[in-house]
Amino acid sequence: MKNRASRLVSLSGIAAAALLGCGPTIGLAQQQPAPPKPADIQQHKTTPGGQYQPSLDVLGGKPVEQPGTKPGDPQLTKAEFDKANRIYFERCAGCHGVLRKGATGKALTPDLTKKLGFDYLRDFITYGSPGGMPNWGTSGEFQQADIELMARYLLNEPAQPPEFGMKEMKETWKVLIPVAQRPTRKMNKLDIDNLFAVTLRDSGEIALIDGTSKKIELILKTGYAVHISRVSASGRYLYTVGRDSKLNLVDLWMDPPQSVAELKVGTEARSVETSKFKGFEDKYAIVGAYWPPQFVLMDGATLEPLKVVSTRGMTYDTQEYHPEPRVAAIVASHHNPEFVVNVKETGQILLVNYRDLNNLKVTSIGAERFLHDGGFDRSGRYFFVAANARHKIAIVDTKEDKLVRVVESGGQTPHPGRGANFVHPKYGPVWATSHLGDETISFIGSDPEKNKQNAWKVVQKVNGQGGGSLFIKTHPKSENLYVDTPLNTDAEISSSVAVFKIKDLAKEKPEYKVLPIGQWSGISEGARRVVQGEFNKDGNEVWFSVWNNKAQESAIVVVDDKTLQLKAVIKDKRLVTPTGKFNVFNTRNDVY
Ligand code: DHE
Repeated sequence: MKNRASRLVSLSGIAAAALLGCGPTIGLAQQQPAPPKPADIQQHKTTPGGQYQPSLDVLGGKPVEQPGTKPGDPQLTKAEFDKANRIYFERCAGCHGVLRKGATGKALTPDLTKKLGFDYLRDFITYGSPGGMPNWGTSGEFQQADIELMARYLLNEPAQPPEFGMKEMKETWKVLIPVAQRPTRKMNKLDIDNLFAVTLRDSGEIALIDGTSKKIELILKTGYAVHISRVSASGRYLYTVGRDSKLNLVDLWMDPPQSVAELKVGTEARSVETSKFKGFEDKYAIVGAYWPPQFVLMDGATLEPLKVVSTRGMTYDTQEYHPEPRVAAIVASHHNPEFVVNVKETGQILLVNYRDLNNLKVTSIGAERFLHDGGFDRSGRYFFVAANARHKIAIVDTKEDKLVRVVESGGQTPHPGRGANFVHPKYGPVWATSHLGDETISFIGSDPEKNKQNAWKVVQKVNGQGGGSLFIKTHPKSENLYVDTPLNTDAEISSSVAVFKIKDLAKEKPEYKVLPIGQWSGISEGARRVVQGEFNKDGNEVWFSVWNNKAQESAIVVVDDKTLQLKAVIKDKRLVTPTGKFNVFNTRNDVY
């Protein structure tokens, strides 16, 4: 047992495009501070939270028209513009916005950048800032010539990437197997409820792995840098979204399962969900896009796009127009025919009622800016979502369609995944989150009926191994709470997980056991980042990905939840960069 202090370190290597970006505050527009001096750099900490920003590399790969220059603007050749534009979308747009009007980072429009001037911009990009801007130059990420190119690019008008409306969507829509030609009952011998859909991030594929035999049943092609999968209420359909906004619909009843429809809903997307309210099971699906800023409702069985809704609009607090609010997590309500759509930059949580798509009712809840990921409490009524750059958790009552409360998460940059629900020995039912920015693990009371005094409060904070955590997990049948730390760059911490005994949480300083998952995988090369625990259907095994880069070996390690011993290692050269794992039963029933 050990209990270590947080270690925050800079990231490099694996999936750099996804993990590198600009920090949440650059402070350019408002204060115009003097550029940091080299001596200050030693104190400049670039945190995992600051670096875990979207890389819009799909957008960066698209040709964009070069805006005209104004008198006095630095001239860029077409080749220089294309290069700078690609770098901007891959490394900067995640924070500063596609249109450079600001997102988690400040705006970088020419009216602001021209006041700062070329030298200032060059130095800021080179050295970064303690406010969170990475030191692109001194870290060696950018060469001097690229830094100067970016400073000139920022003095020019921003590029305007194309919209993606119904017409463009329809052009990408393919029903590969019409509904009438699909089976009317399950045709294969798979134990569908215990299948795991595993994201193979960098090969643009998913693996379907049998939960009992651990055999890879199938590998299916999906969108680029595939991100997450969700399962329809009946368990028949699997929806997988790539970062390029491509959605694949997989029919798990077929022998073998296969993609039966596909659709692209934009250029960049991260979230997908399917309708779960009684009477609407499997009827609709929804994808939330980063660019263009919109969500799309579609037919659940064919993916025919039915309704496109823009998220452009006002921030919840200052009521200012935001031109590109991205769609983050989406969950399906169990209490109303609604999707809960979290709009990142405006801080609005939209309850989108799909009972009548033409007369669409949307309840807009002002919550907190920079909403990212979250999940339900164990009753399935209350939804908890992290406003990560604000270090807060917003809680919504999906039965009454109301904001319950916004609470400080108790640490820096909460990142729960869907969070973890369990009955705390002292405080009753709680929902838990870990943090990217520090070692804090927070428990928030989630039972307003029998434990009213603890509801909607951080009732306890415990320390895990360190910062850089992304996902926390338990299961109704488990007595353990697992916390990963894949973005901590202490190799020992990022390649292991901390496990707390839930019954020990009543102690003042609960200790945890460290499971050396990376070592158990038998892989000796690479960073072996251990990411996202996911339980099997019975809740007696938990699966972790050992995530190396594309050229290296990766694996899935299965742990026996009772004994905390190694149960199996799944290795196969087809398991390229496995990350998220979605057990069909747990995903469709929101068990976490
Ligand atoms: Fe994710 C969920 C966005 C990088 C693995 N990720 C989510 C959700 C969002 C999001 C909005 C919630 C979806 C929902 O519930 O509907 N992720 C982003 C980003 O913007 C970010 C930071 C950068 C990017 O450019 O995409 C990003 N995500 C990553 C990764 O690098 C991870 C670790 C590996 C990978 O495969 O890409 C990763 N994200 C995941 C996983 C989930 C997820 C496994 C679902 C967790 C769950 O238990 O439901």
